[in-house]
Amino acid sequence: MRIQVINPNTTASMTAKIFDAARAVARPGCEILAVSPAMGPVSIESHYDEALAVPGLLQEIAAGERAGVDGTVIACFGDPGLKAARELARGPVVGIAEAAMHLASMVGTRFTVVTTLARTIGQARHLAEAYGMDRFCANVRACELPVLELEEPGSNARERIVDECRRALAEDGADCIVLGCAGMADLCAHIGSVLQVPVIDGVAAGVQLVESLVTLGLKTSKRGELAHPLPKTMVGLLEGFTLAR
Ligand code: 2AL
Repeated sequence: MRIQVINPNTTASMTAKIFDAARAVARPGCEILAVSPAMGPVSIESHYDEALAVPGLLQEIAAGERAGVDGTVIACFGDPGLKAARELARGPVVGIAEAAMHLASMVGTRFTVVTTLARTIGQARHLAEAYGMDRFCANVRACELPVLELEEPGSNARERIVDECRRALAEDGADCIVLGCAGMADLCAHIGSVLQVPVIDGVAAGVQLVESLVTLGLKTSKRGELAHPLPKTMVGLLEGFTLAR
C-alpha cells in the first residue's frame, strides 16, 4: 500500500517532520510518500494562506493519482481543499482535523483543540461544526504561536503548548487534547506523557484512518458530489489546471 501525505505548506522541514510522524505509525508494508506543493505559502495560518495553498495541493493530488497512490492524507489542520481533493482522487482522502476530531470523540467525551494563532480558532470551530464534532468539542485554544516557530529548534513552543493543554484540562472540562497543527506532530508523545490524557496528532490519526479505509477497500464515492470535476478550461495563471475532455 502507498499513502501520499501532503503538507500543503511549502516548508521542507515541516514536511520532513510530517513524514517521520506518518512513518512511525504506518503498518509494515505501507509506503509513505510525503510531499509539499511546488508553489504556495510557507505556512498556513489565515484564510488567505489557505486559499492560496489549495492550487499547489491539488497539483500534488493529481500527481498522486498519476502515480497510483492508494490513499491521501492532507496534513494541515484547516483541511484545505479536502472536498476538491476528493473530487480528483479515486482513493480515500482524509484531512488531519477530521481524523483527529473523530478519534478524539472515541477516546474521550470532550476534546479541546490547541492551535497556533488565535486567528485560526474560527476555522477549527467551523470544521468541528461541519464534521458534526462540535458536540464533542469543549473549546478551541491558541498559544499565539506562529506555525514557523514550531520549526525553530531554540523556541519555547513545546512548553507553551503544554501550558495551554494544562489550561484546557483545568478550565474547559476537556478529557483529551487535539493538536491543532501538523507541525506539532513531534510533540504528541511528550505532551501525552506529561498530561496523562489522550493527545491526538492528526497526522498519525490520518495515516491510520487512510490505511484502514484502503484495507477495507473503501474508495471515494464517484457517484454525485465527489465525482471527478467536469472538463473545463481554466485561463490565466491557472491555465495548467484545465481539465481536458
Ligand atoms: C497549520 C498546519 O497544520 N499547517 C500549517 O501550515 N498551519 N495549522 C494551524 N493551526 O496553523
